[in-house]
Amino acid sequence: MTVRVITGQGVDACPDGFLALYEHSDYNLPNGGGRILLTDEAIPNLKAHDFNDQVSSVIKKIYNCSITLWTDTNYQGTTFPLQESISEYRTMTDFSKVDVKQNDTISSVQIKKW
Ligand SMILES: [Ca+2]
Repeated sequence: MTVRVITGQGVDACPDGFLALYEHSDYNLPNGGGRILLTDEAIPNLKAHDFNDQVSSVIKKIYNCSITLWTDTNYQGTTFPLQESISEYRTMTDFSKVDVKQNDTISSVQIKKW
């Protein structure tokens, strides 16, 4: 069980078995890099990792679990459920709620192992 923040860019910055939250859209690529939070466990409050309201793109290389991003701490607010079959979210509008601007709003990450 690990949470760590690195700097980097691109899909390959996310190791197998982890969820990667990028501070910029397009996996930090247009910005020439940036902060990436890697986790394989739930995070009830992203402030603990200095990553509150910063997520702009997501890579999922963690399997056999359901993952939901929330706009408030402790798994409350607006939900962004990740689809089992989709591993790349280039921007926050790649989630199902395309009518809602939710860039830089995620505050908690729920990971439930099956
Ligand atoms: Ca928030």
